[in-house]
Amino acid sequence: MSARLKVILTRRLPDSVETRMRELFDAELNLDDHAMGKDELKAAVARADVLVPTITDVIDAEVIEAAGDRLRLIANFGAGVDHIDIAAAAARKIIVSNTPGVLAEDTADMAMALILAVRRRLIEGAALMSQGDFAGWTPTAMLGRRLWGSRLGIVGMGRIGQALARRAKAFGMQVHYHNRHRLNVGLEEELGATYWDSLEAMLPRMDVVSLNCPATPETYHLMSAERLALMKPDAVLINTARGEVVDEAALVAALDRRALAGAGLDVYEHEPAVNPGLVNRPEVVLMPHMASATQESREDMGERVILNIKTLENGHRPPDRLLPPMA
Ligand code: 8YV
Repeated sequence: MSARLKVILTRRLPDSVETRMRELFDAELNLDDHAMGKDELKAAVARADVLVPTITDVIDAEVIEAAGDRLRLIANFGAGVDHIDIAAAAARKIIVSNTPGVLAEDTADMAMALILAVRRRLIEGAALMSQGDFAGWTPTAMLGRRLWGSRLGIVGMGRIGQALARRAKAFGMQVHYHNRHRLNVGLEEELGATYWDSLEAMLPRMDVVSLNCPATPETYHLMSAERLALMKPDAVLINTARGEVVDEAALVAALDRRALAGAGLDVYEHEPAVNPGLVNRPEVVLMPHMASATQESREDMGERVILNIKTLENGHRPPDRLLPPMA
């Protein structure tokens, strides 16, 4: 029998995933779950056949340069791969894979929860109760905005965007979307979604804008000061994608001058740092990057990672292999 693959996990994964990894591979775990620094990552890629990183690991060209000849796969635990230099990996013939699909429903739940939380002032209401400040019902207290009949603009209509569209439709929202490619007519009909070729044309018409696109050089600061200014003053922005898609300083400035009614954010431009201008504002709901944080999602992500490694081990192309951006 040939030697087992040396698989290095950069963070703790669910017990069941780690156990399976140890059954199948020569798996090296990160038992105290510290975030690895650059030197530790370089040492890991130097001796591994497969690296299993997460969003907290910056796998840049320098780290990939340090890879040993045996490194064949970087099997990311997560869907977004903006922390990995896929082109540098491809140049060294190292495959990069991710875990698409398995976290779409949970992420869409979080986007929907943020829409509800911001539009119906859920966190404000809960805070009022926990402070013992409920003085009784009044006709004008804690008024939010109705979801039913309001317009949701989804930016990025992949699996997560589509899962959000299904939820929003059930809440009676009118679903609109902007995407690089238009969906086929059947899917558009099923989702009840209206396509906008131009993001600039869509933004001024929406009550809620939800970001569901990946972070790429093209989507960096997609929500710039100029595009934020196109939104209606009573509209809100929801971000469960990546912080870099929004110019966070411009978002704070828009909220400050009430050019935007609120925001619901799960991700931050300089994560884990949060722009102080976003904190402690009643109209802003902040979450600690937990959209995919369910036991089921984490286990499914682990299984997807294992599938990619096993497929490579069996001499086939990992199903979630990512291609480098076109030069
Ligand atoms: C993951 C995410 O938890 O998968 C993604 O892209 O943003 C998160 O939900 C994280 O990336 C794990 O690496």
